[in-house]
Amino acid sequence: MDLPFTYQVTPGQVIPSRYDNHTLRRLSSLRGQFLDQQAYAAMLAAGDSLLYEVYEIKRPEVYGELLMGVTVLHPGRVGKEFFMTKGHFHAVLHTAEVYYILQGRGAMVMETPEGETAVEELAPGKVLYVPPRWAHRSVNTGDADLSFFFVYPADAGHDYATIETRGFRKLVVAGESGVEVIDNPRWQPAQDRV
Ligand code: PAN
Ligand code: ZN
Repeated sequence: MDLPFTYQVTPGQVIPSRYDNHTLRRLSSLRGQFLDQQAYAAMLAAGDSLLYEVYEIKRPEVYGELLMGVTVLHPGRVGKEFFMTKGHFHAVLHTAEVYYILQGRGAMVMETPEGETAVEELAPGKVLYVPPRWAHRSVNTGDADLSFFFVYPADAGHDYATIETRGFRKLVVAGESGVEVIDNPRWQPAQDRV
């Protein structure tokens, strides 16, 4: 591919005009993450629903390069909890990320290893800066696709295991009065800490 290069991403056409990878994430890849495990099991038994899709522009995973792409997170719920991404820390913990919201409504749930937490609302036109060291998970709180552009250091890598084991400290659910952020009653402190 020629360098430099351009491609198109617009709110009307969120799928990048060129991309190298298209990854599909289904309900089965979020096993153990949703609070209502009965609702999860029932939904999975009815079919392995498509939760989100990631379109990536490939670059060498080395210092100095940037990885970019677009995530399309579909609307839906498991029990009261909205569809969400797996979420992760970057394996190189001190790497940041920028998200630019193209369409839809949602939230980004974030936390540091020390236990600071933050939830930012996502809406079209908003730019979210995820600082170094903050784990991040996007949540679709609307009834249409939530789509965003992302860019982060190409050598950052992903640590999914920590979140798969412990979950996030905060959950985003449909409450009596709309979207609510609650403490995760199933959050597990790391086993290796005293
Ligand atoms: C994003 C995410 C993407 C999918 O590109 O990877 O939205 O979420 P999960 O990776 O948590 O499944 C990003 O944050 N990259 O670092
Ligand atoms: Zn990330």
